[in-house]
Amino acid sequence: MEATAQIGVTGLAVMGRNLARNFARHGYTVAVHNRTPSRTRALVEKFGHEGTFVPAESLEDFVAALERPRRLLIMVKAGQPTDEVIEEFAPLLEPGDMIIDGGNAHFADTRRRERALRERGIHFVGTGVSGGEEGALHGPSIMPGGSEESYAVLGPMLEKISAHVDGDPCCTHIGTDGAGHFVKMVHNGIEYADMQLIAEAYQLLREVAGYTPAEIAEIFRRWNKGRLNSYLIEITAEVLAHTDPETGQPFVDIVQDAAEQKGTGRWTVQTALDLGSPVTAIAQATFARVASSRAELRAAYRPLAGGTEQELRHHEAERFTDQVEQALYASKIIAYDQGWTMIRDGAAEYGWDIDLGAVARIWRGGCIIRAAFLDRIRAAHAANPGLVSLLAEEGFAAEIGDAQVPWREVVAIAAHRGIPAPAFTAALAFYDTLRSERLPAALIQGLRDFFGAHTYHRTDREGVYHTRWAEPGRPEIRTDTGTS
Ligand code: NBP
Repeated sequence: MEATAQIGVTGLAVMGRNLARNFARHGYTVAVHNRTPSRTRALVEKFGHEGTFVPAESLEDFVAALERPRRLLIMVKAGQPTDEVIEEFAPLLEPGDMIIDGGNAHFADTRRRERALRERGIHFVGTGVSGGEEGALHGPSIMPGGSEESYAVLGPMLEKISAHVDGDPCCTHIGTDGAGHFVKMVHNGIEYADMQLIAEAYQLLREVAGYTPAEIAEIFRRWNKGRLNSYLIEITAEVLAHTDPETGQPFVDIVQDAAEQKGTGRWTVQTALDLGSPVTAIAQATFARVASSRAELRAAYRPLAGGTEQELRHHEAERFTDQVEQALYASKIIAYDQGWTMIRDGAAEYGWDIDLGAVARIWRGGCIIRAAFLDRIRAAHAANPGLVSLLAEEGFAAEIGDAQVPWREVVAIAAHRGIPAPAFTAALAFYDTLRSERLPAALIQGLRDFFGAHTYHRTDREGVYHTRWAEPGRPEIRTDTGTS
């Protein structure tokens, strides 16, 4: 077989097939392969006219079809199948070749695979791909990790098939080894928070203001024209406006209220705990999904006393709607800020040089959290590359300052009415935690010292101290120098 393909895709379920088509539509010759050959044949039969495909049924033919250095994209089910496919192909490759994993791998697996393949001279490029099936075909947001050297060869191709916003590709080299999959994981964590915040806003508008799903769809449509403009707000309006053809009921009322989670939200929260990244809104969003699925706990709690119930008068409902918009926007700033903090923490821990502004840039299109707002984050980092928090930027600080009173009112109303708003509440608590001059963490340190001699630092001088709580007069000793 002649080596004519600039890229090969193995794993031709929805994602792989659509990425292969996307490459072909951009003029690349694409070798295609799947464990079960019928998928390969189906792709070429159905979409062969879209570009140049080289179908291969054997591993050897597939590899032989690739130009050197070979670029082999794996789009199989993440986990064990990825390791199996790597093991099948690696012996057929040569130093300098590239294996790209576009599946939803855990970044720690990507780091392990990259290390192992590097020893064999093969570049392993763990790549986050966001945008689902449609994005894969029409332009996803692409987050490649791996070596600089591999990006030099591969990057231009990935940039070409990615979404574009204002002429910029939604693809950049994120950092070495697992950086791409790490950033994709945080993207999904932010997506969880964003969706939970939207869902809470919907429920408050329905239960407090008394609006119907169709009326709330209109509110979201209006919000989508303003600063909340984003794909998720846009599709919220679509879903809320939909009626079930069978019953004529609002679609949201015929769907079971138990949200699923596939794992990336959980990975974000687990990793955040390891890194010490306080991603409280993301964590609450993940736990809210988990709690929604615990039918037996919900059955046990359901009869318990709740909040007050009374609908607002018309003008109050309108005012409340504006307050919810403010609360949603402020909470969203916090959730995104938490995500960016986590990326910074991950970069410091794993030695990645991640351009935080570029992350915002490549999420402006193609991915699920694409939003006008991301351009503001990009600009904030471009203006100040050392930006520690979005709230250190004047514009965001002013907006959250304007929003904080309505934000507090919305959280207070939710608490009064007994309506759960875990992500709004967590975001506000986070804001107040970090704003506080003094935190009760001082008391926690005291307690820890009391029961476990865990020691503490004083506010007024250097050193590490312990109070001998059981001794008369409770003398304090300095433990780092052994003096009293
Ligand atoms: P799936 O995750 O459903 O995987 C199906 C593919 O994996 C088929 O091609 C199947 O081959 C192949 N495969 C399996 Br399963 N085990 C294999 C093995 N041991 N050896 C070789 N091939 C094997 O496909 P998908 O939904 O297209 O997703 C592909 C990847 O993209 C996944 O990692 C997924 O997490 C990720 N993904 C991303 C997004 C996104 O928005 N970025 C969306 C959806 C999925 P067969 O045809 O022979 O069974």
